[in-house]
Amino acid sequence: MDDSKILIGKANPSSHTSAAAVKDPLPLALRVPAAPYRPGDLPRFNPFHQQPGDFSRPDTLAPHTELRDHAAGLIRVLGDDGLAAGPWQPSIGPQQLRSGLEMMMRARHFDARMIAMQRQGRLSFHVSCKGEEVAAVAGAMAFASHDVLFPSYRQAGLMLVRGMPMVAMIGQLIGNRCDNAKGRQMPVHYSWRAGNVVSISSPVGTQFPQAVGAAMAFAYRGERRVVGAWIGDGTAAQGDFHHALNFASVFRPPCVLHVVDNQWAISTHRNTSTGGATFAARADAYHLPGLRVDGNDFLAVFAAEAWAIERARRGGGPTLIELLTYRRDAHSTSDDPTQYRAPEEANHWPGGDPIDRLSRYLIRNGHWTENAHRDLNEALDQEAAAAFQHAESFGTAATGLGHPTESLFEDVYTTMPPQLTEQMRELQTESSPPSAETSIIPFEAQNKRAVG
Ligand SMILES: Cc1ncc(C[n+]2csc(CCOP(=O)(O)OP(=O)(O)O)c2C)c(N)n1
Ligand SMILES: [Mg+2]
Repeated sequence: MDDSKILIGKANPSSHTSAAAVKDPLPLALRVPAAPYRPGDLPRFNPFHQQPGDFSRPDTLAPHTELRDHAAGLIRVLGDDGLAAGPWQPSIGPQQLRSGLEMMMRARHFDARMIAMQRQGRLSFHVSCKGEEVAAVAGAMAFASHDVLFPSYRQAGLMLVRGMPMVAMIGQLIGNRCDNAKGRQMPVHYSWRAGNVVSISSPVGTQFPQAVGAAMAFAYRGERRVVGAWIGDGTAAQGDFHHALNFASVFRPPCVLHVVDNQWAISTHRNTSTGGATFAARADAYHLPGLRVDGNDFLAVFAAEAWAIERARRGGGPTLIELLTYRRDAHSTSDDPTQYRAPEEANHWPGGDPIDRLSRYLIRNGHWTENAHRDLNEALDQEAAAAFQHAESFGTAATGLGHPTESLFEDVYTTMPPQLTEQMRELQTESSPPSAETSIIPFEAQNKRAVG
């Protein structure tokens, strides 16, 4: 279905390019993309027509031309019947799958708690990844811990998998003394040096060329480390996407580049970011392999990641992976999606809900139970609530964020220029005495794993 509206241009007889001067002219038209559904519409998405088993799994060093169908199609492992099938079934055991499920559920409880806290005025801003938890969790689990990751703001699950304590993540959201960015970043701009995760940037897409550059550096230094980067469908319309792909194409460094197509870029539908082809299909123009994957199918995403990471680690170069998913929550706590999309869209998404799908698969295979699922939900709800309370004990906007005054001046110059030193001293004497402690990260509050 072409959802686009066609606007016909006005006839202009005095123009040199008027219809009279052109052989067999079509009406002069501007194609203006539209979203398939808007508030008041009943969404009727077509089911995915691709089935598990439709696409071969080529060797990880196969030429990119062997992946053209994979880039235009949709790789699936979990079928409509909830069973796993086809050559893309990954080598992953039940214990790891339960860990993946737990991490996705942890991310979902984290989001729900942070949104509730934002509504209570206890933090200023949050971005949820509800519905697309697989992208971050399966991705981060497939990479080796020494691989370096460049996420967008919508991959909090990746921080959790890499071991950033939830308390430290909340500290970042509040900007208090347990924020490793020392309150200098906007909320949701997590970074985790110990976990090899590079800081999120506010301008969307900057991480793509940075990630390719980092991968080039690893190849140049002879370090067999792979770099992963994630952007959204809207961001794939930025120049940074193409700059990154071009460098990736020319230099072939070890990286896996992801476009998470969650249908929306705030209120702009993904139809505005591409003239029709899939995002993964763009890889072919750069002579790179592209994989388009059901982004709510944990097994398929893990398998695609494993394939691309192995290719990069073997020296086969970059892969572009498109993850087809749906953003269930608002863009952020500052957004109201009822103004621009049909409220029932999420429930009609043909990819369903990623947590339900993996849970049902595990239950069906005897590796999980309804009771265990309920107990874990309760435990994770309490964990997120306790983490929030713990984070607040390091300072709040109401009680003071606990940063020493001098932290306003530090970390810019190796040697502070004299005028700044003077200003710092002046401010210190005017404000309360400097605190003895600088920023701290509460490692003791490391998340406990309930399963896996
Ligand atoms: C360069 C730049 N332009 C615009 C924005 C404002 N902005 C923030 S998020 C966003 C939408 C991005 O959508 P998408 O890439 O689909 O990612 P999603 O939010 O869906 O994960 C925009 C336009 C920005 N942060 N940076
Ligand atoms: Mg998007």
